[in-house]
Amino acid sequence: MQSHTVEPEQAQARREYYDRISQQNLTPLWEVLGRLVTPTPASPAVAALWRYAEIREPLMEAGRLITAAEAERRVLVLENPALRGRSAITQTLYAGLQLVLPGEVAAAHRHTQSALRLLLEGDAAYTAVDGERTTMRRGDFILTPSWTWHDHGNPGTQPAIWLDGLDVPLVQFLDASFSERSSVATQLPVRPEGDSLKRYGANMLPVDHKVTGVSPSPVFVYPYERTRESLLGIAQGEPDKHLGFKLRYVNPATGGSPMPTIGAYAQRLPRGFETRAYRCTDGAVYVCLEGSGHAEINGTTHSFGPNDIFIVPSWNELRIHATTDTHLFSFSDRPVHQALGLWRESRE
Ligand code: GTQ
Repeated sequence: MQSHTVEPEQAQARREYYDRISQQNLTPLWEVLGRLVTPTPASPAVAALWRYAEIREPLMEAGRLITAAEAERRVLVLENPALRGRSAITQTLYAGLQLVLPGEVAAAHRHTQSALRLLLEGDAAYTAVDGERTTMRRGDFILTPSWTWHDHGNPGTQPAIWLDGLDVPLVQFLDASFSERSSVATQLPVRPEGDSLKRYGANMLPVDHKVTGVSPSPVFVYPYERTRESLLGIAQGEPDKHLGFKLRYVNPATGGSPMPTIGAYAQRLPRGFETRAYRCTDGAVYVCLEGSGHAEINGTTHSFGPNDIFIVPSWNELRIHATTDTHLFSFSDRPVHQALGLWRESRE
């Protein structure tokens, strides 16, 4: 609303009018327009950082209080400090830390929410997706696309801890949640481990592979070993001023994002490198896989080291300073913005 002078009588008449029409579930646009149609994104989410060293112990404590079987998924949800109670790390994304202790399984289920895992600790746990198991190593990026059956297990001797990333708030917003539990806790393998990576993840596709409709990636794992090799291999060149050496994970059959609602990225920042100020409309969750540094988000500095997790909400100004050679994994809702023609970035 433009600022006009309003006589007290007029103001009173308006308030009475608003109250009266409110009974008919009506409200005057001119009182809210400025908050609805903002000149630039005004996310209610705020930047935040979780230090792994500080959240690991509470997660292990959950391991002593509840079994994976009882919890179905033993996860501590990372809630945006400004969105408490909504299980949301940004307006569209969910993130949590999942613990599976040696010998435990998390039973098979499926849901319309798309999910990713980023393994932080342990080296023997697996995720099975539609009958194919993948053993997860640190830094591995694993998918469980919408409506695929998935279960987890840890046949090793050490606790397994990974970051879960899902589009829970987005699917909730769209009222599109469906889920079901499988009649079996652990899926019987129908293909050998590594099968999908061999078929789809070697710059080749089965000769008759067809892409139909909204296709999630046919590979379920992007091993960190490979990602790391790529990041090191390209780091001889000139880094992008705003992004350093940044790659996006792709669906090898389409070139699109691994899942329709979630994009994922890996980035190397050489020691001493400082990115220039950058904004984009997608809100992102970052995980430090190697190295350390500081993320300056809308003017506030957050220092990070291995396994620390931080969020950069939509249109927040980001500058990252790498103290040592640093590798960051991140995921965001960028594919949704792009599909809807809403994605923008700004580079200073
Ligand atoms: O592992 O399937 O953090 O269904 C939230 C919902 C993990 C999972 C979460 C899930 C899962």
